[in-house]
Amino acid sequence: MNYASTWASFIASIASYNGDLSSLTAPPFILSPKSLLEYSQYWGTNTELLLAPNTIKDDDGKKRKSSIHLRRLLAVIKWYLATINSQYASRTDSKHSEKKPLNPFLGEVFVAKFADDTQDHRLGETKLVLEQVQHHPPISAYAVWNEKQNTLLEGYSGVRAFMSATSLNVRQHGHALLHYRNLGEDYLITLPPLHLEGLIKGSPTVELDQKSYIQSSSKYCAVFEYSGRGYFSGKSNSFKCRIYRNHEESLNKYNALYTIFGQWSGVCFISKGSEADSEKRKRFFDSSKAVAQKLIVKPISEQHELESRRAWKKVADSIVQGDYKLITKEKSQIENEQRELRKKEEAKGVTWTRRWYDEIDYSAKDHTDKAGMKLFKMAHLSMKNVPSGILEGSSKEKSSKTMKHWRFNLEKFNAEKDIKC
Ligand code: CLR
Repeated sequence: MNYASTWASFIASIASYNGDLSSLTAPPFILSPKSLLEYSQYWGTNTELLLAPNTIKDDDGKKRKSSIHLRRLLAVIKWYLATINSQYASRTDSKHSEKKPLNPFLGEVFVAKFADDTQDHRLGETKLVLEQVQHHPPISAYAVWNEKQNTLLEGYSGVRAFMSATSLNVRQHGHALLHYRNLGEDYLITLPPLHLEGLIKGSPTVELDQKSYIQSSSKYCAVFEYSGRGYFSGKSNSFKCRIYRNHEESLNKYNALYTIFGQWSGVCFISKGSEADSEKRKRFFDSSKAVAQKLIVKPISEQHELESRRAWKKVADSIVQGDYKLITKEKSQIENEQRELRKKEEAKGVTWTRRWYDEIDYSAKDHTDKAGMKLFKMAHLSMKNVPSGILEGSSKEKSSKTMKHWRFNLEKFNAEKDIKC
């Protein structure tokens, strides 16, 4: 079969697809040799921007009207724009085409460091700690930790996909929490829905949809609205972000202090008030020029057997070779091993121990994440296990009873003996 007809039959087969990514059998040329777990590394790629709010400490000797908290939120937004560009756009190859990642197994880990190549080493060491904390449905937990600057980004993401007539729609469960501990400031970041464009053409790319939120512990908040080609501006990857003093004011867009608008994968502008004012706008940021820190990963020979690139090596090699039989053989071997492990656990009445993450139950009185919970309450976001960014009291909330969320456990990570960054 040639490329076009293989693709056409694949597209036909996904039309009846049910939401479980692992059950989707894609032709080899659309398979990525990377595990989906690795996709969370891009939370840390723009390290300098992530750490930048730490340097906003006083009025820099100048008289400034805006509060220090607002200026920090603006710095967080710059980083956020850079990271979503890294996560959803610039990560892909030259053809900008998405591929189907490998389905991570329970307990799979990926650890690395972001290089500090600044001359004065002002950034310090930044560690990346990823762990697959659930297999079905899949959940990847992530942490980006800089000890020198006492800054931690932690979160988790669980992808649920639904096929429509022409595209694949994805909702994410989870969120990120960003802690600037030296500043005593925290941020809650929700994960936007997305869909794949260009599926029929055979070159899928990500477009973000609907809304996402950034809530600061200083009460300031930002509401992002995403749109694709031909909606706000006729350009792909368009967004508008309105900044408010607090959640209550955000209920009416005319309360917006600023509006940031443009492309999250390129240039964007800022203007005062609630509208995108193209006459009084100032240039705000260009994601495509943001510095990406190099990721340093140990050679596979030094990796633990649970580390992504070592565990998937044979599968990845066969994908690169395009050998479909070998791909299936190597994949089944991992899947069978996993099935055996689960059976043994069940027989013993035990469950797999998560290495560096704890599942915190927000409905328990004595849970240990009061700071995170406070942000949810400030933003009036649902704390239940619903898709990210669902507001409190929404009809979607009713279907969920639990309030469990994955949090990074630094003590456990520091005590780790076998797997080092
Ligand atoms: C994973 C979590 C990251 C951000 C991110 C970026 C790209 C997304 C990925 C997440 C989930 C899997 C994804 C991918 C783009 C394409 C891929 C939706 C959300 C799908 C599974 C590819 C399917 C391809 C076939 C239909 C051809 O922080």
